[in-house]
Amino acid sequence: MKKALITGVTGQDGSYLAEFLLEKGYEVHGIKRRASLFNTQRIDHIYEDPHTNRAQLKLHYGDLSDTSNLNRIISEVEPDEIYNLGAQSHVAVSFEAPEYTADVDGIGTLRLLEAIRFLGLEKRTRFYQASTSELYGQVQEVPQRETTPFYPRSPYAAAKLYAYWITVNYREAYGMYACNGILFNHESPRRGETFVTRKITRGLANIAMGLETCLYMGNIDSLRDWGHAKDYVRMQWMMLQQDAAEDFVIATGVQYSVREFITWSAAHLGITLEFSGRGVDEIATVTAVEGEHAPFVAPGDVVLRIDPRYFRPAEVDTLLGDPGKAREKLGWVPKITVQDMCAEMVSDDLKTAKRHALLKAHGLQVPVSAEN
Ligand code: NDP
Ligand code: GDR
Repeated sequence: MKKALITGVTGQDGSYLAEFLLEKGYEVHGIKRRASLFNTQRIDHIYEDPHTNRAQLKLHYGDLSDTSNLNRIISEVEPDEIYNLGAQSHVAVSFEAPEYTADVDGIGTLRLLEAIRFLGLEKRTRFYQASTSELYGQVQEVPQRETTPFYPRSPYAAAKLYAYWITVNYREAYGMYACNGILFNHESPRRGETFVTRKITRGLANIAMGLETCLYMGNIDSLRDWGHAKDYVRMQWMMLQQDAAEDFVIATGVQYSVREFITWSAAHLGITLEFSGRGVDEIATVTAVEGEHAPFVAPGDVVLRIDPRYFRPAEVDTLLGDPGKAREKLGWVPKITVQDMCAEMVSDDLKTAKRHALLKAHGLQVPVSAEN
């Protein structure tokens, strides 16, 4: 039985990858952080009580900033494959916590690679690094492919640039099977609530059910190449099953604006929007409501405004990937379209909003988050 170790197992990708590897018969080890509240919601459904002896998902407390902890876990597990998905992954937050982001996203990667080498596992353990389209930042070529020069535009991207190159360096210097998946944005109903797609689907679902009245957004002209996380974790595994380690761009090759994603999400709720005004004065007004999904919304409601708080000190305006190498060499093609993914996310968030609306109707407290 193969053993995999996933950092970031409690995150969006980590949870889908853990499911995928368990289905393939792997023994899956995951590193989770100690938190004052439960933080394993995304993997609770695949977790089995270790006392049953059937459990194939094993969790270890740890942190990418803690060298001795990583050394110990890797030495105990001796994994065949390590997937380094753990990161402070929010671009906007990286401007507020740049040093922490550099430590975890940049040096954290070095800590894992050094642990593999120090423990003499460099011929046994294959290493996947979660690299990102944010490396392209201010884009130097359209579409972006494996050979496109990088130009990071945030502390997050600068940290991931170090992680990218140190992964290449350990491959070249020590003959390790180490590779980068340069993944473009990928989403799902498990996406963190403050990333743009989820903020939109959750916010509009809450508005539809009368739990919120307005969504406050940043740069809605931004263009992204969005795929589904399920399709992308499959590719992470495929990258570690080749004869030789190579880096791959993973993308759909199609690009849309944040404004388009807002329009689709509203349409799934039966809401038609009209955008008016420019820059920070832009608003979205409801022009029609059809069906029964949005009982608390009426024509004339302003459901979206721009808040400059969500603008970034340096923005990545446009990203569009070329997945040609992944398609030709590995036969990978995404199965889920961005429109289907949007529908899935809206429908999931609407279910939650309906549950919360029911609580509210019975005078019970509805969970409100300080995060946005
Ligand atoms: P998430 O933010 O959903 O998950 C990040 C994971 O990293 C969580 O499990 C989090 O733990 C964990 N983590 C954060 N800080 C630390 C730390 N100091 N030590 C150990 N673990 C830590 O990200 P995604 O699942 O979306 O992304 C997975 C990886 O892929 C990340 O590295 C991200 O940067 C990268 N990436 C993501 C893309 C995307 O579009 N989703 C695109 C390209 C790259 P906790 O749950 O406790 O917060
Ligand atoms: P990104 O994702 O920065 O591309 O990084 P995010 O969804 O946060 O932003 C995408 C674009 O939308 C614009 N935007 C807003 N973004 C957020 N979060 N909130 C808003 O209110 C808002 N309004 C407009 C942003 O400015 C941006 O242009 C994600 C992360 O998963 C990274 O870890 C990963 O490496 C990259 O995708 C590829």
